[in-house]
Amino acid sequence: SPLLTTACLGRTVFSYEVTDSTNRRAREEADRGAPHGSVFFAEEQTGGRGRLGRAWSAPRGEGVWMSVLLRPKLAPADIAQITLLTGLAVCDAIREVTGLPVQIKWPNDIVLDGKKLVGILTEMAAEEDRICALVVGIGVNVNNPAFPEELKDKATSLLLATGKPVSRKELAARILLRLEKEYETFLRQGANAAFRKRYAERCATIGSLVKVVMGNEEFAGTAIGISETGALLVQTGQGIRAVNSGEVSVRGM
Ligand code: BT5
Repeated sequence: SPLLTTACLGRTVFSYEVTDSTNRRAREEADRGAPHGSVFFAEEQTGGRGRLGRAWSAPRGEGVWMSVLLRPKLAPADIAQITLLTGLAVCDAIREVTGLPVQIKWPNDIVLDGKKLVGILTEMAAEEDRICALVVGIGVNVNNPAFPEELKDKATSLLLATGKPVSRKELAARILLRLEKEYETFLRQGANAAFRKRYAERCATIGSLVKVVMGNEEFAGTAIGISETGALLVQTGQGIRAVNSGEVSVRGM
């Protein structure tokens, strides 16, 4: 597409009219040697996935349902950061295209008025201690005119929020450009203070009261920022706790 101005992301594209999950296609093609920066688009997903085996609703023609294949030379511990920088890239791209004041809900949702607009699913294939392929799945509700009963109260789309259709191609191109820039900056500088500050400015969780459930332990506090490793820092009565995304559920209070 002439809209795409990236150097690398989306230079190889796989497009599907219907597929079960673009994350699944990306992992398969990764095994067959697809290059770094390959992007997988579907018009419709019949088995879209969220975290922990949850389902992602991805009806025909209504959203940007895509996965990006990265082959970074990073340690598995850095993956949390890739999810965070993807969230920031998607958040800023949506703001740029629509002007809507969308925000990040740590670690991987983009929300508007408390409703979910975007889900991000990062999956890896690790080989010993080095990652050989990382698949970043991004689902953006763009022109969904409505949602199924079970999602009505918790999901929204750009069409519902702005009252007019939004170009999925333009949005996807903007997301990929911002993602490429965030990714390159991260490889050069890590999640430095400037990144953490930009993330915090976009993150609705930071500054809020949260309840954290970690296995059978539970505590409450105020989210005050993210650490250099991408953990959420929570100020509690007993001091600051660092919370990693894999092991917790964090709820606003
Ligand atoms: C996520 O999981 O939010 C990650 C979703 C990633 C989807 C993309 S689409 C392209 C790529 N290919 C895939 O197969 N997946 C990725 P999680 O945080 O577990 O949230 C899942 C929950 O969000 C579900 O249990 C529902 O409650 C809700 N949900 C499902 N579909 C939704 C939608 N379209 N909009 C808003 N919420 C939704």
